[in-house]
Amino acid sequence: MNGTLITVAPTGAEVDKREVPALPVTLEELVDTAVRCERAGASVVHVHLRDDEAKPTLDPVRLRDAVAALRDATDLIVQLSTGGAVTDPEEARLAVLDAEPDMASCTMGTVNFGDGVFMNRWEFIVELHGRMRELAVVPEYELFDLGHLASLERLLDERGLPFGEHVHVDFVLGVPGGAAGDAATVTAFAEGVRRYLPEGTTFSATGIGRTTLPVMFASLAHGGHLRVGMEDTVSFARRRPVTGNDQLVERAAQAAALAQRPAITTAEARRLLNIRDAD
Ligand code: KMH
Ligand code: ZN
Repeated sequence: MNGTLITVAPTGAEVDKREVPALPVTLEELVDTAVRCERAGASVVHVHLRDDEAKPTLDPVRLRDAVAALRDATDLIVQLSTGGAVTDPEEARLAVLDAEPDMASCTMGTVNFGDGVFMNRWEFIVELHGRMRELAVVPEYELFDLGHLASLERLLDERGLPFGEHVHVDFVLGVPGGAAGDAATVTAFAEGVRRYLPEGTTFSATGIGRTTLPVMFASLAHGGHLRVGMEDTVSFARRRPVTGNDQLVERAAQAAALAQRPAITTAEARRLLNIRDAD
């Protein structure tokens, strides 16, 4: 497939709604932004939820409601975050899978994360990978550092391929504490995918903050896919706050079209990632 898969990460766990009023935090705002992003070219939505005070939550009822509401209003592939916030305990992160999403994130190692630590013990990763296989949830393996590639090679070697047998990874670059968000780093990760991961592995990339554009262009240059969204950047350009997630998806779709790899549809994305029939 020659087109570009665009994932939108509309909310995340870190951005403060009081500082960024355009951040979608209610279910209504999440669904509204998802509908707009699908129209703009997204095919996957990476979901973190907030509570009534706009704080990150892994509440199981809210998660189920969000999956149902997104399926109702869009054809997007619903990918729940099992990363949550750095303060979330492992049991709550594992329980995210009970909401039966199409996909879920699975971070391949521990990484410093600003002033915090994003903990991902080996045994926890193994458990997440196994539970996703049992529940027919397709993982997106999140790589914050080059060592995470080696961990994924080990995981697939020791524990087998994920549900659907297609491997898809996402480079999350430019996190303070993780790998840098620049073209040379994207090249190193893309080379690592080719060298260490199964043939046919696909990758997307996202750059945090001002690294968003170099990472986007480098990923396209390497035949990679894109993730954008207000989880990762809230500034569209110098002194221009993002007005909405669809603005970032629209720009990603334009870049993909310029690269002659236009955004793929949700149906194409389901085939690419081997998502189970949602029915
Ligand atoms: N919020 C970060 C600590 C994921 O969604 O899986 C973790 C994160 C990764 O965003
Ligand atoms: Zn996330």
